[in-house]
This record gives sequence, structure tokens and C-alpha cells, in this order.
Amino acid sequence: MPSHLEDIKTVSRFLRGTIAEGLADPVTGAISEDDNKLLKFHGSYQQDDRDLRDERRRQKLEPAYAFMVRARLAGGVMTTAQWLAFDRIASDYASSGLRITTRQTFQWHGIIKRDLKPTIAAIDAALASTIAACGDVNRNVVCNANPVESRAHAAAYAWAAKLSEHLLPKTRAYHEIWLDGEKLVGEAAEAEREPLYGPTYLPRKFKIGLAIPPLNDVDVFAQDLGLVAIVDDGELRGFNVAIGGGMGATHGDPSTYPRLASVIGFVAPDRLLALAEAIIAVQRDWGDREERKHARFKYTIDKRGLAAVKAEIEKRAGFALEAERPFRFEHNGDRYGWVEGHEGRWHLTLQVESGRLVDGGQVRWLTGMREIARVHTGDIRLTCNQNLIIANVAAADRARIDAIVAAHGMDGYRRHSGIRQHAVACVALPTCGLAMAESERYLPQLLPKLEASLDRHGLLSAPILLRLSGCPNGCSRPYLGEIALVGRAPGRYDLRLAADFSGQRLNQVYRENVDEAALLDALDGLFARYAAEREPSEHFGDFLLRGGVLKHRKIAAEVVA
Ligand code: SRM
Ligand code: SF4
Repeated sequence: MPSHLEDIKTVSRFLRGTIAEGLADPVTGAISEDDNKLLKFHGSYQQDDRDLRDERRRQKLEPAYAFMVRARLAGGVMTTAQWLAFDRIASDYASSGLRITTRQTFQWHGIIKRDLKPTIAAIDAALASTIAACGDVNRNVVCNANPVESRAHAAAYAWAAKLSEHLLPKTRAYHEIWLDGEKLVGEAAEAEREPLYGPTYLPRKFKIGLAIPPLNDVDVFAQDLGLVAIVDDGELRGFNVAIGGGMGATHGDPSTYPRLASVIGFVAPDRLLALAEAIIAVQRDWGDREERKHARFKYTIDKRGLAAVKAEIEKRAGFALEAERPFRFEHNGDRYGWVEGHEGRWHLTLQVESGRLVDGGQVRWLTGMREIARVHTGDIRLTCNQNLIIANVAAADRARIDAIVAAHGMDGYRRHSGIRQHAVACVALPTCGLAMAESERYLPQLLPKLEASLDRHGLLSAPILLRLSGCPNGCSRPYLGEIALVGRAPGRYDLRLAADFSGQRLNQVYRENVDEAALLDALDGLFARYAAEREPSEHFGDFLLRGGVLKHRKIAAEVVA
């Protein structure tokens, strides 16, 4: 039997439901549960402040409802005018600044119901959108955000943007509800269609990422469809195609697991859109619509078999994939500081802890970036490691940008330890309804303790990938961390270790359900061994396997205990 969400989609009239009526209801700060499910397709989630839940319950008040809004920003690229508009939205409507996500876009939290429509309208006025930023559709297409190093990089980004545009839902519901677009009635309403998705859209979310070796800064193997750009002689020749990546899992349920995407071949650029459509159509028709826990493409592939899925994709696309081409990734972190791109332009990557842009004490992200956006003549980019890039700067303007960065305390990247430079934490409490433990708010407490331990062993500058998630859904892609904490309960985490440094090997559980003291103790011992026994330039994750701390397993998928 199809899941309840399938019923909601079926009767929603292409994602309208009764969202408009719910927004107009002044009696409550919420909308209905069913409309909340549809709202995701429009790029927003209804949440409530979990810090206030108990107190409001005691006072017999409804939860402190507010909405999270997520922009759709292919490849994380925006103009300075868009930056200023997004910053204005944060100060006009949101509670906690701008938040860069692990899929290189912005979220705004704490928007109350009556401000939701003005917020989405303001994003539209800034020539951006929130449509399909969430929901059972193709999400924001992520792409190597690092500086436009070459013509091939620019070409690859253009394909990411085309994919994002091409795979958008076609419903007019978004314009009707948020932008006062004309309502479709009569024959026009009858004629409305979703040519790719159909009336029930996909069984589950679908994610596409494009990486350009040697940088795997999008974690390309964590995507439902990962594209590895093949560049030869400075020209983009096409993409290796990897399918079935995904991170989400449920504690104690071995039928759910993180999985790395499997490479199935190579496609030339002019066939990319047709191929993506075919892949999505296979998942649309073959994906599980009864049990949402098993509805991601990775489970479709494991159930039907990779060969059968590949054959069906090729049948629907009308062509066969070519043999995959060689590629090599070196790392999946960002490169901080200035990097020179092509045509004499420069690009500055700044580290933003957990992607949270607020003005706090010495570090004033909102004010500083506002000042930069007013004078900067290039663009601004977000990365999948929750950082930002001031891109396309003329050599003569570098000093001015550097001065603003330093004056607002945004130059932490110059001083940060190796582990801090490679730390990513998901949002978790207080807004995420699924969080079991703290993540973003815990990172600033955890890092100094880890740094003290690393310092004791002379490892302060060692680059180590650290990922924190408040639950096993894996929004910080924790299964690809050399060290990862996955939340189980307040103050308790699974400690997972030994992914590689380039996003090509999943980590494994080392200690289950431990508190901070236990995990720091375990790590201190391992840091001591790493310092004493590592080989030159050996990464921590690789050392843990070679040193026998964990066994080397050739695994594409890993069961979360
Ligand atoms: Fe995520 C659900 C935040 C990237 C896997 N994710 C959520 C929700 C919406 C909670 C909910 O469903 O009620 C979180 C909102 C928290 C909040 O208050 O803002 C949330 N996910 C995030 C973000 C903001 C984390 C961050 O700190 O940056 C990321 C937004 C990305 C974006 O801009 O689109 C985010 N989420 C990811 C990623 C990483 C990625 O895509 O590269 C993953 C793992 C990859 C994957 O999809 O497999 C991820 N999020 C999930 C899942 C598990 C899906 C699954 O297959 O089981 C859920 C839960 C669900 O969908 O049922 C989830
Ligand atoms: Fe929320 Fe879990 Fe995602 Fe963290 S990993 S944002 S706790 S759903």
C-alpha cells in the first residue's frame, strides 16, 4: 500500500494542498501536518523551537512554531546584489542570521507564519527561488565551488546550472501561493502536467553533485547521482556517472545504511540532460513508494541490482554509457586563503564555523560580508563544507578585501588548527525536529578539547576530517569523516572512524553510544599512536586501518549499529 505521503501528493493538485488557506489562518502559528509535507517542495519546513517545548507545554501554549526556508542556488553561486538581498531577509524576518548548508545554499530559521510569504517573495525578487530546495524532487545541484580555475571549470558549473533548471518541477502552485501568480482554473487547471515527475513526484528526495578532480569538495559519492568531470587538455570531455550514493540511516535498523555511489560509466556533456532524466525516471517508477525509509535510489539499486538498473537507464535514455575514464581525487575539504584562477582573477575562501553567519563578539560575519558585497565586483560562492568564497577578485582589489576580512575577524582560517579547518556540523538543536543530540552548538565546545589533545601529541596542524551529526540522517555526511560523531541521545554519540581524506571510503563504528569523556579518551590514545607510528603524509583515517585499529573492508555500504 502506498505510504500516506503518496496519498497527500496524489490529492495535492500539483503541490497546492491547502497551504494558502493555512497561511491565512490567524488562529495558529502553524499549518496542517499534510500541508507541512507539501510545503517542503516549496523550500520550507515548519519547525518549533525545541529549547522552549517543555516550558510552553507547561504553560499550555502551542509550540513556538516557526519556519525554516532554504534557497535553491545551483553550485552555490550568487551575485553581490543577491548577497545583500539575502542578508536583508535575515535581518527582516529570520532569527539566527544566514546559515550556509552542506549543499552550498542558504537557510533562514525562525520565520513566523505571517512572514513566510514576504520572505519567499523577497527571495524571488532577488532573482533566486526556494522551489524544490526540499521535497521528493531533484534538490539543489551542487558543484565544485572552488575558483573558476579554468574554462573547463566554468563549463562544468554551467552544466550543473542547466541540470538544476532542467529538472525543476513545472507546477504553477509556487507562483500562485507565494508570488500572487494567476490561479489556474477550468481547462488550464485540467491541462496542468508534470512531464518528468508526474502527479506524485519522486518516491523520495533526489540529489545530484558534480566534482572536478582532484577536488571532491562536494562529496560526489554521497549523491544519488554523482558526476565526476573528466577534463583533458584543458577541455571538459564529459562525466563519469556514479549512482546510488546516500548517507541517511536509522539507528538499530540494518535495512538502512549509508552507501557510496557506484560508477557505471561515462557520458558526454551533450547527453547529460537526457541521461539525468532517464535516471530520475527509473527511480520514479522503480523506487519504493510504500516504505519511505527504503525509498532512496540507493535501496532501489540494491534491491534490483546495479546491472539491471544500469540497463534500464540506458534503455530509457536510448544510448549506452561509455566505459568510465580514469580520475583521481586528493581531498574533499576546501582550500582556504587566496587561490589564483584563470584570466588573472583571484578567489578567497573563508572558513565559517558550521556555516552560521551572525555578528558575534569579535567575529562579525553579517556586517563584514555586507561591506564586502558593497565594494566587491565579482561574485560570491558557498561550498559544501559550509564555507564561502569571495570570487573573481582583480589582483589590485585583494588588499582592500583582506582589510575588511581582518577588520571583522573573518580571517580565522589563517590561525585555525588542522582539525578545525576540516570540521563540519549539521544544524541539529534547537530547530531540527529529528535531532537526538547537539551538533552545531556542540562543535565550539568539542573543538578546543580535541585541539588540546592533538597539541599534546604535536598534531595541531594535522588535517583531519571531523563531521558531527545530531542523528544518523547524516546531514553533515558524517559517514565520510575520518572522525565522526553521530548523535544517539543528549550528550551521547557513536564515534565512527577511518574514512579516507577524499570522500571515497565510509568510516566504521569504533565506540557506540559514548559520552564526551569516553570519546575524548579513545581519541587521545589514537592520536598518540598516530603521532608515533604514522608514515610521512599518511592521513589519520588511513593510519587507523594500516595500524589495525579497524579492519580494512572493501565496502560500498555500511550498516549503522
Ligand atoms: Fe538533511 C532532514 C538539515 C544536508 C540527509 N536535514 C533534514 C531536516 C530538514 C530535518 C527534518 O526533516 O525535519 C534538517 C533541517 C534542520 C534545520 O533546522 O535546519 C536537515 N540537511 C540539513 C542541512 C541544513 C544540514 C547543514 O547543517 O547544513 C543540509 C541542507 C542541505 C541543502 O541545502 O539542501 C542537509 N541532509 C543533508 C545531507 C548532505 C548532502 O545532501 O550532501 C544529507 C545526507 C545525504 C543524503 O541525503 O543521503 C541529508 N536530511 C537527511 C535525511 C536522511 C535522508 C535519508 O535518505 O534517510 C533527513 C531525514 C529525512 O529526509 O527523512 C534530513
Ligand atoms: Fe537534524 Fe539529524 Fe540532519 Fe542533524 S543530521 S540536521 S540532527 S536531521
